[in-house]
Amino acid sequence: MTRRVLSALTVAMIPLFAAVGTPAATNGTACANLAALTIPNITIRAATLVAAGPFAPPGAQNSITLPAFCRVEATARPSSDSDIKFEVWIPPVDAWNGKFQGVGNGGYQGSISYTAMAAALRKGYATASTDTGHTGDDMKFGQGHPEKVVDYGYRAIHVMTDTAKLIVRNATGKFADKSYFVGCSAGGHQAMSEAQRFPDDYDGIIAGDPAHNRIRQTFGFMWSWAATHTADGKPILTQQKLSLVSKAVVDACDAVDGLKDGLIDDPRKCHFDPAKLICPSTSAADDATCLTRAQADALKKVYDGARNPRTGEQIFTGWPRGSEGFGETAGQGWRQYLTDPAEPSRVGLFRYFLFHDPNWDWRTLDYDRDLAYAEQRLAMLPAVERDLTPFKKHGNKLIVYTGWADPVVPPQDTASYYEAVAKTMGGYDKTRDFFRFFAAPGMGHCAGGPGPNQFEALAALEQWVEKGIAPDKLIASHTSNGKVDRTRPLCPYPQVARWKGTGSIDEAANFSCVAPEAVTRKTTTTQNGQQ
Ligand SMILES: [Ca+2]
Repeated sequence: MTRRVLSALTVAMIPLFAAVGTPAATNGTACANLAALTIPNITIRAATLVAAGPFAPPGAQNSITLPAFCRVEATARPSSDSDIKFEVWIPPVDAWNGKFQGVGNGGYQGSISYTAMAAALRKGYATASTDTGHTGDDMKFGQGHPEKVVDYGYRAIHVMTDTAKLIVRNATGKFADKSYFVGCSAGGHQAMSEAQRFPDDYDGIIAGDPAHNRIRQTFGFMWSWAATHTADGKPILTQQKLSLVSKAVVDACDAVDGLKDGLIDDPRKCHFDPAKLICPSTSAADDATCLTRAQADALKKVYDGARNPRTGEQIFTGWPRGSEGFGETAGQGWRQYLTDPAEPSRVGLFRYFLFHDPNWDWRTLDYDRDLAYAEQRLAMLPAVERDLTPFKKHGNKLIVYTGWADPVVPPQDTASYYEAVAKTMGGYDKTRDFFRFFAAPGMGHCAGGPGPNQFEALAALEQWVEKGIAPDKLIASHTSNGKVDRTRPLCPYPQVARWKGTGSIDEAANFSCVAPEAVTRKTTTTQNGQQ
């Protein structure tokens, strides 16, 4: 029903083009005149020509330097309770690359992604971003406002996209030749949602480290928080211990993939048991070089992941070995989402979206009954449809990437989703035609980590969409102190990168993408990390 209503909105919007002003010399509408556009359920609050130079995004401390553009600020109200703010930035026609790029958000962040818009604008795209219908990163906006949860879940991005395309058409005199969506984390969730719910919105979509299994992942946060805290709420694992474990995991499992390079190619093949690090009974109570029994137990529970206590069903995968504390900052390990928060991350999903009870106590969570209830009531949140036939039929392309050491969105879940799509769509060959998944060994959440983690996914996607050249690899680089110290191909799943046997292991040219069986066969005698 939702899709039908929104399609009707689109149809209603199109004829309005002719109703606006006299076209400027560019065959588009002068920027300021865009404010006069009348689009159902949309208020254009301002349309301003911004000169090249420093631009101060609202709420930001520092200004950013931008080329000239037309800035359109608008509000969408697809429901009577909606208040979706979004902006559309359009380059001058002579600087426009003819394309539109929608950009995503992070977390529950209710703010426009100005930095991502700036990056798109500098490359010549017309671009748009939304606050997803609320302000701030907490989830209180959902209390008593189910329509705002729908806006956050999927509607804001779609309405932004539909309207932005029309505004670009009015500003330039033509629709964009191609439209792309780029997002990571919550933006990856939004990307997945667009591919599944609105398969004709974008010609090409990039979903990074996608948090699209949102309900079950939140159950995973609850589980992992409970596993890593004492009964009175104190964290069991410190940064020191998390770092110790990550080092031990890499020592144990580095060679499982056949190459000792400090990286674990696929943590699903690493079964390191943290009990091996338990301190001898003679050591001090909190010895920095080993773990207590309670610490080892906590790690094991997070690796194992949430299960339904009644049926034994795995509710959500565990967090990967190698993600515990690969760096010293809170975001380079479990601290930011699992161990540092005073209560489980995203507990607001239950308090404000599901039970509408700000005092709901997470200790009362029922992993059986409440999961079923959440999946029934909050179906607007996840984007886990496995049948992508409509998206494929439109000829559109999807690139998903993730980091194998992501401490926020477990990469095993992304891999499982890709496997499930491939099964539904008739196998990997039929899936690779339109959807490729790249997992980066040793990469954290959307960026960073000990493994090569910088790559040009959008350039690869554009080659695919515009020239029909599918990416058979992405070249990723790792940088230390501003200098590239390693490059490596990321291979389309389930392929993995294998060293050719000669040349530096820090150069991508010395690797080829091969079927994972080829590596496993070759290295069965060196799996000292497997148990
Ligand atoms: Ca390795």
